Amino acid sequence: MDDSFKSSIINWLKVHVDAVGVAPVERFCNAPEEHHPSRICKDSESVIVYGRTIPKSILTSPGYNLHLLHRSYHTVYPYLDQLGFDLANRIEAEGYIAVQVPCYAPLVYHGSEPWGILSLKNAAVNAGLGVFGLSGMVYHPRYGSLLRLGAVVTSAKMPGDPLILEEACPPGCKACQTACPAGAFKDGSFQKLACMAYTIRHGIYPLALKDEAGRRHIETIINTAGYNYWLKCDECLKVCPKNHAGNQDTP
Ligand code: B12
Repeated sequence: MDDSFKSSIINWLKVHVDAVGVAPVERFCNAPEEHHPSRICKDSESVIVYGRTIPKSILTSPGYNLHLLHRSYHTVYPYLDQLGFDLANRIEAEGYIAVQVPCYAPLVYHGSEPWGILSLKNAAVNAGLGVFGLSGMVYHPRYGSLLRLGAVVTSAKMPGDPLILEEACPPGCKACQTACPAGAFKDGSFQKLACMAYTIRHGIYPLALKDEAGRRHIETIINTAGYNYWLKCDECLKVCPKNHAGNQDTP
């Protein structure tokens, strides 16, 4: 395939997002089977990944930081989901298969761990949008860890974008780990369940998940009633020097 199809897709997307890149499916050869693009899209060849930044100013709001963060997530995720939906339809109209990856729910439970349908962080790294940092999040050279990610997997073959090779974090920086009130970095690496228990709140969880019978239905509860969850913590975002206003490493 020539590059013109990719260019037409990227040019359309660029108007709506802050960063975009393409990862050929070969870059996912070490992904777990459940997180392989071929699991979401038949004949998958490329993963188109895009990100929209949440406004930095939210992090410095003196009184309403978490209220604003909550609203920003529940604004940006439906926005990116809608974009994925439109993009998948555009690609299908050209005769290819295309499936959008949900930005958040539905989640799939693997034991006690919730997984996204595709790992958007790994997809973003493979598409050249950023690199993993100490916090476990993906850092873009300009937007730090504030990009919220979406993707479409397609059977259209497209050239990949170059990977970012530089380190995500400033040398020696451990600001996110030191600030974490959930103790999610106690053993050095990120403990997602510790973060989740501290951070994700929902009015219905204490009732719905209080006994074994409820917990057996956790996937249904989280994917329906739990969708509009509340975030009680964003310390790793707030203390990160990469997320501060004025970080303009890349145009
Ligand atoms: C469940 C979830 C959580 C859980 C668990 C987090 C986790 N690390 O898994 C909790 C509630 C803790 C959480 C917290 C947050 N989250 Co969250 N979360 C998700 C969600 C919905 C699924 C992630 C998942 O599947 N986890 C399961 C594990 C097993 O998967 P994984 O670590 O991604 O991938 C593993 C394997 O599958 C494998 N793998 C997968 N694919 C591939 C491919 C290759 C090539 C290879 C080699 C390996 C590989 O490698 C990994 C290591 O085992 C994603 C959206 C999505 N679909 O990706 C958002 C997502 C990761 N979250 C996001 C955000 C913003 C947050 C918070 C900042 C929210 C907040 N408080 O404000 C915090 C950050 C905490 C932190 N320091 O990381 C963003 C991250 C954006 C970014 N720039 O990095 C995402 C991508 C949502 C989005 N659409 O933008 N989150």
